[in-house]
Amino acid sequence: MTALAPVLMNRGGLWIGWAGAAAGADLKGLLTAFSKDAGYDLHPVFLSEEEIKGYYFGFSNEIIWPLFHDFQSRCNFMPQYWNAYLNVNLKFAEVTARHSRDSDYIWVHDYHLMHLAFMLRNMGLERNCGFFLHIPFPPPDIFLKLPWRDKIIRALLEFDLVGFQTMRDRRNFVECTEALVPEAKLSGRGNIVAISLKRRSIRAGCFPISIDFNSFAALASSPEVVKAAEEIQEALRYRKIILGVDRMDYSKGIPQRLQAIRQLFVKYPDLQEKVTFVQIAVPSREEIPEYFALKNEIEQLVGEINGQFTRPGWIPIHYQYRNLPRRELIAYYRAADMALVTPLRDGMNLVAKEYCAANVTESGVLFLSEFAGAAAQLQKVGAILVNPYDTEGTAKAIHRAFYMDTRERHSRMVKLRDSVRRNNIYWWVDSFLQAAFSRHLDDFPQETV
Ligand code: ADQ
Repeated sequence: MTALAPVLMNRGGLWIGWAGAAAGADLKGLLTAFSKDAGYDLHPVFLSEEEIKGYYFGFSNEIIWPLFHDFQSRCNFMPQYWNAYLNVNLKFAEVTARHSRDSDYIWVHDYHLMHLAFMLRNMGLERNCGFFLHIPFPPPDIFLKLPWRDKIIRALLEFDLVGFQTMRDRRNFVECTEALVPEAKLSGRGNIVAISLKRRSIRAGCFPISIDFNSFAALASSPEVVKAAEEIQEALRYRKIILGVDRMDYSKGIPQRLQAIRQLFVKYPDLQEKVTFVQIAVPSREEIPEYFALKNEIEQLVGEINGQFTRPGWIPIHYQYRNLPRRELIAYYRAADMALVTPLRDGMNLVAKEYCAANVTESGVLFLSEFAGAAAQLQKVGAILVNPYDTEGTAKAIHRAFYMDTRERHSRMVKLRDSVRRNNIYWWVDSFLQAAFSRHLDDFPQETV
């Protein structure tokens, strides 16, 4: 939830979340110190090892995550995961009830807590509740496969506002509602629509999340980052740098991206020894066997490709499996001539926006997957769209960009940065909250392209 920290810092509030550790961990001192510095309070919810297994790794990350990202064959529809999910949602609702007043606005984030408003209502509490889904919402032919589809869609309808990353996600949600909740009536057009149910009406809207543009741009211009970026370029002998940055997740399309890099060197030998691909992967959900297998697959591919093409003084792929401090990450963004952001499916993808913000020299090229939510915004303003499954097409696009003239690169990046600068994280929060509180459906700011 890196996107939300600057917002809370700016506005204050109370963040209720899983402590990230099993029950019993002593976090009290840590939290007090954190709140003093951060300007907002944190309240931990503790989960037992068993709850973490069933609710987090199980229901959230072995059912909802793969299904909503269109990887049905990776789903593990274990019935016991469902009970764990409900129990933990109830636990969160109880903590929320204890730590909030009637007048507070409750803003729930992501697929782990889709039942929260339902639980609060069952407890007899009438709180104004909004929900934002950070991942895609699937179309009916996928969503209807979910054994608990009716309960989940009806639980989502207990929120007063349901927000999605793209219009496509919002449309999918509306279509699933129409398929499963016959009494629901839709009205309105544009970014926000109203869904009327028997006793109440809710809103559903599209709010593409973003980043704190100014903070990324300022850090990218700091002497420390400028120096670190130069050191990276020097270490890679001033060859063109293509960068990939992702959480290690099968939705991010890292193996396909590596295949595209292999294609690049096979089909376009003129780029051998001229470009270096840097892939930075942050460890994620390592307890799930699929994630462990993915890491092995990636490491094997990197080994194969490097084995095939490495020459004295040139290693084609530099692979790092670690969490980078923010400054170092921004130095890589700044140093990179191209960013290859090619998820197979992604709610938004903040790496694409962070790269643009950090590209203060306005000379970089952004390749973006058609299947990232960010494509809906950024294809209109200079990103080069690629189909991540089309490894030859991706290689061809990279080859073309290598020889693209400086003016075109510059004009694309200027437009991209302009768009991310305007539609930043603060714009996102304002548009969500305005949709939550405005009287009329069209009383809120539209995105500016
Ligand atoms: P994620 O799937 O985590 O988020 P993304 O939007 O790309 O995906 O955000 C990843 C974040 O992790 C970025 O802020 C990036 O800087 C950071 N990061 C990645 N690799 C890193 C590394 N090696 N070291 C340090 N930091 C690293 C979910 C959805 C997305 C949606 C976001 C926000 O899956 O689609 O964009 O939420 O809504």
